[in-house]
Formats: sequence, C-alpha cells, structure tokens
Amino acid sequence: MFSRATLARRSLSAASRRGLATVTTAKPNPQYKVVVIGGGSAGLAVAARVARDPLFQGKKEILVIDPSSKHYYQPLWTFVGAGLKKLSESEMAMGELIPKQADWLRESVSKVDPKNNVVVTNGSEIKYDFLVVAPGIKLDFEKIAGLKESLGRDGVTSNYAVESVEKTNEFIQAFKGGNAIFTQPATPIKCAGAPQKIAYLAEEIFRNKGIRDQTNVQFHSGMGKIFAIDKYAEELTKVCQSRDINVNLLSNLVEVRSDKKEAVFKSLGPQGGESIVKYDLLHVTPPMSAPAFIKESGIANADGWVDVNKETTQHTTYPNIFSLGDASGLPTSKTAAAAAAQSAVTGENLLQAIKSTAGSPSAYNGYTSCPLITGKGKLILAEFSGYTGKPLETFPFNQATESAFSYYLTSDIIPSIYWNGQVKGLWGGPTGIRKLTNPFNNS
Ligand code: UQ1
Repeated sequence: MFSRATLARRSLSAASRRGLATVTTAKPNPQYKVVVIGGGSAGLAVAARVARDPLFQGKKEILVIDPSSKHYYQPLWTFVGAGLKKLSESEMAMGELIPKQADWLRESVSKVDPKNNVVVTNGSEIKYDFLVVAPGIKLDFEKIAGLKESLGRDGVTSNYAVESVEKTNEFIQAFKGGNAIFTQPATPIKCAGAPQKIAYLAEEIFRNKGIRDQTNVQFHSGMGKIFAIDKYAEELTKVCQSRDINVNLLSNLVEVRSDKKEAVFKSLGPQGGESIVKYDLLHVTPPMSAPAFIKESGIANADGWVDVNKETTQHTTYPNIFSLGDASGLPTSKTAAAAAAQSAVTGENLLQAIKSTAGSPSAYNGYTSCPLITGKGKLILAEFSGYTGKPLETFPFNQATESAFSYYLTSDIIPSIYWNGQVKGLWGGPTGIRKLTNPFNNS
C-alpha cells in the first residue's frame, strides 16, 4: 500500500499540478499491467514506449518505481567535473519525466517475488503482469578503505556522485602542481571511458594554467586494457603517450589515507604487491555492483545481474520479466547509449508479449557508445557492438580520431536527443541513421 507520506508529497508536487503522472489512491492490493523498476535512462525509455501504445491510453496500468525526486543525465557529469557545463543542466524533476499514462511510486524496491508476480518495496506490495527491471548500478564507495570519509575533501573527488561532481572542478582549478591521480576499478562500471576522460580534461587545464611541468598525471586502472575495443584503445594509448599521462594497468585502488594524502594500489598483475602513491588531487571511480535485491529475488545470473536473453532482453526463466540498462546481464558496455538501443528492443518485445502477438522478436546487437572527450573541443566517439567487439560507427569518417564535430555533437546535440527523444521513448539509438550515413560500415 502507498504510505500517506508518499501520497501527500505527490499531491503537492509540480508534476500533479501540471497534470502529469499521479499516484492513484491507496488500494489494498494494487496491481498493474506493467511495473517498471527504475526511473533512469533505461526504465523511463521503456515506460514511455509502452505508454505510447494505444492499449494504454486513458488508463493507469503502468507503474514506475523510483525513490529519487530528481533524474540526472549523467553523461554530462564529465563536462560538469571539468567546469564545461553546470550540474543544473543535467538535472530534471522526476515528476516531469514519468509518462502521463503511468503512476510513480517514490519507494525503493527490496524484493521481487517472480513466482507470484509481486514487487515488494519499503512501503508497498504491488502485483504485476509484466515487469521491467532497470534499477541501475550500485556505487560501492565503501569498498575502498578511507574513501567515504575523504570524498569531497582535500583533493579527493569523484564525478560519479552528485555530491562530489562539482568538487572535481573546484579541486582541479585550485590545483597548484604535484601528483594528480585518476582511478578506475576492476569491476564493471557505467561509462567505462569516464575515468580517463576527466584525466584528459584536467591535464589540458593544467597545461593552460602553466603548471603542467610541475604536475605528474597518473591514470590507474584495475583493468588490463585502457579500453575494451582495440581500435579505440590504440588511439587512446597514443593520446596518453603524447600528453605524458602515466598509465598503470592492473593497478587497483584499495585505500585512501587522507591524513597522509596517500593512495594505496594493489597490483592485479602476476607480480602482485602494493604501491603507495602520494596525491595532491585524487579522482576516484568507485567499484560498482548489481543491486542486492536482484540476487535475493532469484532473478540474477552468476554475477548478480538480471539474467536475460542477450538478444530479446527477456528473462531466461520468467517470460513476463524483461531487463535492460546497467543492472541487466546484457554482456555489453554499460552506457546511456546502450540503454537507448536496448529500450527499442525491450519496448517492442514487451508489447508483443503483452498483446500475445506471435511476431518475430526484435533483437539487440550489443550496440553501445562511449564519447571519449580528450580535451575541450576534441573527442573520440567510440561506437561498437559489445557482442562482436566490432566498431559500428554512425559517421563516414574514422571516429577513433579526435574530432571537434564529435565533441559538439556530444556536448550540444546529444543532450537534446536524450531529453526530447530517449526519455520520451522516441530514440532507440542511431542504427536507423547509420544505414544512411555510413551504409557500408567502413569503421
Ligand atoms: C546516443 O544515442 C546516446 O544516447 C542518447 C548517447 O548518450 C549518452 C551518446 O553519447 C551517443 C554517442 C549516442 C549515439 C548517437 C549518435 C548520434 C552517434
């Protein structure tokens, strides 16, 4: 049941005044045709696609569950961390984005009972006919000793948290030389390019401020490669060499000793061991993992992600469950661009399942994209299939080269594609465009 507090907050919200999504009155046993867990870029895109179908007009048969009052377009946070965009440009009230044919429950999910088609939250139990699991990925700051206490203070920051992303810019601007260290963990993360993007932008700022020769820029990654796809990894390695960014692979941050301004790295290579590095600026990308309720609900694969068919996004055991986005087990890189492509497939297959139509299912090809900003006005636009490892570039030039076009596309055009397209269920990625702009895929 919906708590009184939730209902009270909702009735006063801007969204209900404007006639957008509203929560229904409390029912003893609420049931929805479609329940979507997560109002992020994956969940909203699917909710909006389903809500557009004639079947759902004039009804409230879709429920989106998300406790957050704000939704963030997180791909902008690298820009925010480097002072190139304001945090407010990435922010929108959640109530503005929930489709008007859907209800919004501001609670967090504690469990799914897939055998009985029930979602349990911290205040409610909701029955569903169909479930979309898109809760996103969990940031595990506490898995690095000393990090939680030091984050946002004395040069320790992270673009991955709303609380610290503006601190990144503050600390980069205040930096006077010394060791500037940027880290990437050994776990899967969202936007695997972001840990190095901020290193490139910071290095450029230090150069422009005339303090580069007093500065040692280090990138430490727990992974064995700088980027998963060789075509882009080769160019990024050249960028690091030409700009004297010291790359340390299989070097995993395990502890921050803020009293001594020391970062402790564990080598994941055959030689093992630990190294202690003094820092003056430390940008941390925390380890990440799947939300625990997925495993506890018996819908996870061995790694804790939702166990789905990699083409249809449908659950391997429960056909009325679909999953996409960062929490899904779809074996590709976790980005908003991947979620866009997945949302088109999930939306179509879910509607087919709802209507029991026997059409052939839509298939996801693993498309994902990572706009790797290498400086102000310079960007390597990686686009590829995480399933084949092959580039799938939209434009007929080599997107592994640094490009001003790719930069302005990412900073000025794609955010409006996101707000006007993706979260409204109208953007399923550039596949359709690519067939016209790069028909022979010469990438
Ligand atoms: C994309 O579709 C997308 O989703 C809105 C992004 O968001 C983060 C992207 O960064 C990129 C690059 C794409 C791909 C779109 C084009 C036009 C190449």
